Amino acid sequence: MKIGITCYPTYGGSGVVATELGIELAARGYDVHFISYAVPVRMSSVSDRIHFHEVEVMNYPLFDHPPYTLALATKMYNVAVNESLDLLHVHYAIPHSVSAYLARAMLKPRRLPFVTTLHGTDITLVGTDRSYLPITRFSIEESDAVTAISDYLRNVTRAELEVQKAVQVIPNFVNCDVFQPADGECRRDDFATADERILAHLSNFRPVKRVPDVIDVFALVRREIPAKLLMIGDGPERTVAEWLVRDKGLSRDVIFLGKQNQVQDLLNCADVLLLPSEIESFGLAALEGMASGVPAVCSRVGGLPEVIRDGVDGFLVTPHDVHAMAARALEILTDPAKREAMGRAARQQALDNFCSEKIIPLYEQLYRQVLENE
Ligand code: GMT
Repeated sequence: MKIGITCYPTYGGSGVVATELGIELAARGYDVHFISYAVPVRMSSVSDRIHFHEVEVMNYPLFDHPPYTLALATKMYNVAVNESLDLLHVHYAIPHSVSAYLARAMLKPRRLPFVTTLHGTDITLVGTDRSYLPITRFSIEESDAVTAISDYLRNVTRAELEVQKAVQVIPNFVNCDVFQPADGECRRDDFATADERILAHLSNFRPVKRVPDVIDVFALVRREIPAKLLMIGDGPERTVAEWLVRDKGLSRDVIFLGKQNQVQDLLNCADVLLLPSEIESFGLAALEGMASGVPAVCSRVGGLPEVIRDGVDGFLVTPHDVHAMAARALEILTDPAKREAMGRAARQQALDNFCSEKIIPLYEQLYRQVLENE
């Protein structure tokens, strides 16, 4: 089967999931064609089954806003013709599902079905903005199949967008062979001394992640125990986070690592992951930490309760409550037996429910259904 995958190629979770899906599908014998404006950041595997097609957007002084949606639709059409694609799978509704809709229409009478996977902010922020709502709803209804990455997101899509189309929940996944608990390979010594605990935060540093809360939580933890904080990622909130760190006199204890591709080598150095997001439809970073044997302390929002069992393999805390979050982090950090037990439970939760082997067949089955429906 030949599949065209479109995603944002940046460090956001939807691009990571789309890229890992493509890599997993290629390993199972599918031909995968990524179609986007840049090579997806996690597209590190080299395989003769993985291809990349760059969308170039022609600019012209008349275009205040270059029409990426149209350039993408044209590239989808061209790749479908030249590579005989069987279907398109787009990640993040806006604008990818609109482009796929156009490509499918252009290709008629040949059929080119498309699957749309909803990831979160495409619905919770963008889709519910009145200016985008009608076209988001339209492109979801027009998709040949729609998936959402959590029950929470499926319910929001139904309620807020009044979508009639069936939305299948296919949760996010992690490669449990790549994300593993540390086995002596971890670079822990690079960051901390033996008596220091390590906290980590991984995100795209957007306002929705509440990055300043991460610093506030760490400051409270640091008052009690020796510790280091690894800040993995980059984005608009980094400047304010750096300022807060300086203001609180924490510069020696907080390490900003920027965008990283091999996050598995960093996450398993940590004792706790902090994810104080305002909203999180799934929380891929929490899952990657869990597969690495690291319990997460997260906001009790969105799809996170579907991933983390509160008190078993992590903690769920009222959003904005940095004191509660620090107390939960300290509970783990000051009790080695608890840290060990929760880390083991977190790894088990990932193994039982979210490893590639469990989730990829759900996508394969969906593709077959979509093609059979033709
Ligand atoms: O987290 C972000 O802001 C990026 C966003 C994206 O679309 O890349 O992430 C969303 O998709 C991820 C992968 O499915 C989920 O793990 C995140 O929870 C979701 N983010 C939000 O809902 C805020």
